[in-house]
Amino acid sequence: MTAPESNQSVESLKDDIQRHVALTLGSDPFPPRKGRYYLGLCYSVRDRLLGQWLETQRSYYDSITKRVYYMSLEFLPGRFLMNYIQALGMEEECREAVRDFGLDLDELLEEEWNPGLGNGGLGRLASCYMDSMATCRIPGYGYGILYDYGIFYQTIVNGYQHEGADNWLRQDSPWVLRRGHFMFLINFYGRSEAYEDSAGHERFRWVDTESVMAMACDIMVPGHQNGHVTNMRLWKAISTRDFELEHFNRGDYIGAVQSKVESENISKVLYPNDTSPRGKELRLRQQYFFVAATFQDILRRFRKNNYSSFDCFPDQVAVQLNDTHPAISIAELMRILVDEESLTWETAWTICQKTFSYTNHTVLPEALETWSVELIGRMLPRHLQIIFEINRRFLDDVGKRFPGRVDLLRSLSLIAEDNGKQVRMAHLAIIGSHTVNGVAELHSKILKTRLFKDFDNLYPGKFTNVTNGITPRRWLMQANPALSELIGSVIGDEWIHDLSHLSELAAYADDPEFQQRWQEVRKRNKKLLARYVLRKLGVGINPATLFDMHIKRIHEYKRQILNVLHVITLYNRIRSGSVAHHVPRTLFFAGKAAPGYMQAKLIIKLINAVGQAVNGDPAVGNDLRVVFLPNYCVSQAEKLIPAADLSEQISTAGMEASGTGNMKFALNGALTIGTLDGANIEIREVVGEDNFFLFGHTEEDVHRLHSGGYDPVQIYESNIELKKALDMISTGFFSPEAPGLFRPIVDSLLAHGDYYLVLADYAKYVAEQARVSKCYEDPALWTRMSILNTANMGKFSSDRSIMEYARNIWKVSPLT
Ligand code: 7GP
Repeated sequence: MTAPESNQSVESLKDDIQRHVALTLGSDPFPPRKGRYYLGLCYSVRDRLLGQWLETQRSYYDSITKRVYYMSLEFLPGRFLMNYIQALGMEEECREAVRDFGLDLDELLEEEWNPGLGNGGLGRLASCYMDSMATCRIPGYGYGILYDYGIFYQTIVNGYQHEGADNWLRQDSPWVLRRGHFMFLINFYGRSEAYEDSAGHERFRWVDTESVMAMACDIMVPGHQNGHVTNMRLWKAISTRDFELEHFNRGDYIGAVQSKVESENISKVLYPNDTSPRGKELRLRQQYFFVAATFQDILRRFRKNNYSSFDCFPDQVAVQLNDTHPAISIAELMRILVDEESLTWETAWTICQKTFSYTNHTVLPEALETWSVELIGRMLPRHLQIIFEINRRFLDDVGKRFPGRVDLLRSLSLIAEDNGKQVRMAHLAIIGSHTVNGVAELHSKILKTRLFKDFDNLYPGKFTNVTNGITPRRWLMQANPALSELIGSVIGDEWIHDLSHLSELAAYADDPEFQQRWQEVRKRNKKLLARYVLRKLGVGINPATLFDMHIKRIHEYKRQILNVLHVITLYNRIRSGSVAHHVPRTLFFAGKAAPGYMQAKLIIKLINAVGQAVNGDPAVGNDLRVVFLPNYCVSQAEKLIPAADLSEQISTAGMEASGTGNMKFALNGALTIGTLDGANIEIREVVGEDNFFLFGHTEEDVHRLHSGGYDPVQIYESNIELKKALDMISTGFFSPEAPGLFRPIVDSLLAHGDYYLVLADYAKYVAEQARVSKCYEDPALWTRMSILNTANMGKFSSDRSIMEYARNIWKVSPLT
């Protein structure tokens, strides 16, 4: 008698796990140990995916199809193991197999380290898009850098952020496939040399360069149960032989090793600033390194198809620039086409413009990248020449169309002159691309009407919007199995592939039985989180309280301070007994501050100090708790979000380009308190005004207040509760050991003009929070609102975003 198929597959999986423990890891499989068996399972799952991956890559070649190159200096994929298991549809099998060894799958999953190859929203978006490209069968690849050290590991010591090294590759990752045979030479420095070609034309070549090798390292990104596996190719810097030899020949052994180490530094570490790039030489090296390697790979594939001319390049290749970090690509492609392929400038430029598209992710002025002319000229001399030539032709053209408009030439030029000569990378990206998009409707509008207004006038139709999205596989199915199961039990599982099906849930919003099941799931998730917090922090929290979460990078524009002022206000009300009845709340904060951003780091300290005061005050009891969870990352978000009642999306209007955390919360049934900013606006539109807690000044108000007349001090003087909260911060109530510690925070709000308009929004925010509490006291109402949030989130699937990019920008179709 043959065993049933599932038994067979469980048995063969078990064999594979043990085989890998013994033969891949060289470990004794007995007794089964968690760490070893985790790796054994990883390799066994990986084996099952590799065939599909090879098949997918082959199908690209066979169908000679146009492919998308998603170029991003950051990716935040989160843990892979469960993602692969679910993509392969083998969760039950895996559970059973490891159970037979006396192990628990959920515990094994916790063994995996998060690849922190990104800072925040931009990197996580790239990973959601990879997931959707695979699931929607869009032919393409992700390209980036395999950093040895990802975003720093955050610990909180005495309330302060400490940064530790995130050596995620210390033990080889089972997910990274190193491709020693895909190595490209990358040049830097040297000079551009003019020469005459055989036809007597003046041409240029880049000579006397220093070089480094880029080695391809691949990570598979599977589609959901569709056999399609997309490749994410991350480059690692490897020193070149010549480089070493030069020193060896001089008998300088240590020098040889040192120069090897120095050249490999390129892929050593991710820059940990989310929105304010520093003009560091190493960062520009990283950008060019990954651009040059990626273009050699693109051209290798293009040539494989034996095209007679480069004219059809844009029919084969679409390159998406994820912000300006890869924008030097435009000069690089021009260099290849003009210098190496001998195309005319005009032909090359046409090809460029048809190939590139650019996504902007922020309007914060300090985040718009510029590189000094001096630095580019030294590191990439030929590219600087090309940039000057692009600019010359561009300004010529503008000058002809708008004679006498010197102001216009100055505002559009690729070169800014006010602060020493700087190359504006966004301008390069705009003029070198056929399409530029923002990431939510409001943000795209701001690009057109404010930030890049003159460009929009110049190129009508070039600017467009693609509202961000999130993958429902990771952010609902994987992160919230209990809710997924409940949803599946009433509307089936089609939402996994087509999130618009969630709308069928709306019919159950008032159904008492469904409401009860919904509440039970949410309670269970909150209990799980409470257990996690107890384990991590040793702090007990009560799952019956309202879970209020503010989790994202720490930045003044995201206004964690506004939230803290509300917490202090609640605290004061509780202490003074001025509220007859208070709805107990637990506040969750999590997020990293850029290591050099002092104000953000002080905000972390303040949150922790307020937490200490509140949590330790017997007068407060269980009514208010504040926790700061260290080392926010994708896995932590997956634990927090399914347990949230309230999602804080309270940025100054106009400043958060989109947000994607806002979508993850609403999808999981949390209600949002938010401003009219980024994608909040569109979320509110679909979930309905009644199911959203709105407050605060609009983007236009903000613009007006910034133009003059805003007086935060007057607001401070006239609002008793606000004044009290600020005075407590500034006089050392939360820092008795150093009373002046938090002065810089209060100064930014009072003495320095409160640029982020915290005080302007305080009263409305506190009032809306009171409405939150009131609604929470009515479980039937709250649950209805929660269900309707989930039910209406179909639009925010990254599948929808990716299909918009594919149709409107990349002009590629899904493989059949
Ligand atoms: C972020 C934006 O701040 C966020 O609003 C948006 O949802 C996300 O990109 C994805 O579009 N920006 C960054 O993470 C960032 O690093 C600087 O921007 C270039």
